[in-house]
Amino acid sequence: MFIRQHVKTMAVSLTLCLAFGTILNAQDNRPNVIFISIDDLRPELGCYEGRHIQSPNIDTFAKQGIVFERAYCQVPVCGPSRASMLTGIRPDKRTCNIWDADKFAPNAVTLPQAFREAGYHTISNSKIFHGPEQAAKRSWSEAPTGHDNHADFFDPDSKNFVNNPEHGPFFEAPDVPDEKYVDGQTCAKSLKDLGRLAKMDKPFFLGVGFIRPHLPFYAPKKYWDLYSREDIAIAENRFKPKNAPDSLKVHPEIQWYHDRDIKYNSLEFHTTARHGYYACVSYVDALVGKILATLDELKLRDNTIVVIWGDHGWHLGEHNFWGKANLLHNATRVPLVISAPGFRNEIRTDGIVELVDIYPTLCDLAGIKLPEHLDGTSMVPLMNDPKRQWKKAAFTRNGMGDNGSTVTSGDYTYTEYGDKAQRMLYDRKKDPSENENVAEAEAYKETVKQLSKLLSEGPKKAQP
Ligand SMILES: [Ca+2]
Repeated sequence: MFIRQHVKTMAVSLTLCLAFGTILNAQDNRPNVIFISIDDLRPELGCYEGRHIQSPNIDTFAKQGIVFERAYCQVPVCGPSRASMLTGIRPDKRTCNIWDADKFAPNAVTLPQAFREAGYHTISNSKIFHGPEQAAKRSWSEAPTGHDNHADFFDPDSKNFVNNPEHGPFFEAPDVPDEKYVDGQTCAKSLKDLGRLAKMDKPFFLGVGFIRPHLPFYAPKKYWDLYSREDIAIAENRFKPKNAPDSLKVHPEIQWYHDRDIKYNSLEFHTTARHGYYACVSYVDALVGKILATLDELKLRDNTIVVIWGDHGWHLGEHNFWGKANLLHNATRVPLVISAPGFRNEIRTDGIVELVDIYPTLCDLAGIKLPEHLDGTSMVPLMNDPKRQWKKAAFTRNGMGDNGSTVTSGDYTYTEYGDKAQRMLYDRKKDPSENENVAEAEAYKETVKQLSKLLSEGPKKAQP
């Protein structure tokens, strides 16, 4: 197609320039990449089904690109999800518990590294890799900025609610400017970087990692004020799914923080915690807006690929769960929106995609040769034809010790734990909230058989 040919032509001209020593002032017009990771963000956005959420900037952006309605993570936990997506490798039984990209896949060429080696200037601001891995060091042209201050609190009252020196209250709403918290600083640094990158004679890959709405729910007061507490609807299904196996749990992270004397899972807790998550989403949305506005001001937008993605889903009180790290749909489905040169109109697709597909897609869009080790599939054919037949299924493993693995296909999510003694099947057409596990029901015997086969055959058999 035109864009890719254009990119290839540019790459060829650049090579010719290099070959003939006429590099002076040669323009490398390959597209830039802005890679915006939003930690623990489920598709709780206006551009998905979240009419109650104030996310005007991402919603506007979604009208200028491709919204993937059915995108799934490979592991519903930060570290292994990022290790998988950034190395382009699916987790197996062992690696789904590994948080560090070096141990996950030693020496694998990472996504930003592939861009760096292709001549891009690559920068990481805050949480792109989970930690300061060696892989992170070789991926970036400049030393990446850290992200260890998840939990700095600024409301003087918060000091009265500390469980231990590391964990303050689970929320606070001080009247402070955006830049007081780390995400505001990440945004400010990224805006400065953009000014600098715009003047470079080579394309860039800028990773911007926002840590909210990850716990704790700390956001400036003005974002809390976008919502009135009495209008916040809480989850209707505040119970474990019927016939759920013992293995189905949720990560207890929210209970590490002080509850500010609000009883866990009381009605007040449900409303307050949702309010906190919503405020954090709106805070990050405002920061995303600043980045997109700066891209426009610098006239970079037309030649820049922008990817906005979440590393896994989250439960907002459904099943009385607050958190991630299980294999229900709320924990495995993620937001994913991409705009790219040639793809600037609103397109929505129901094709099943996975985070592991982002790496080959970005390389494809930028005309970079795909490293051979990649497990994912470039989504460009789906972007060109959003209604076409695509992957049969997505595959997710839980990285928090229960060794469950899930296949999401059609209207079903099907999970097997360990030795298959425990399993879950949800018929999402009849039961979109996943309130009843029907894996052992006679009527679903054949469906379970087919999905179990699909799960054991694995992703290669589910390719488009
Ligand atoms: Ca995360």
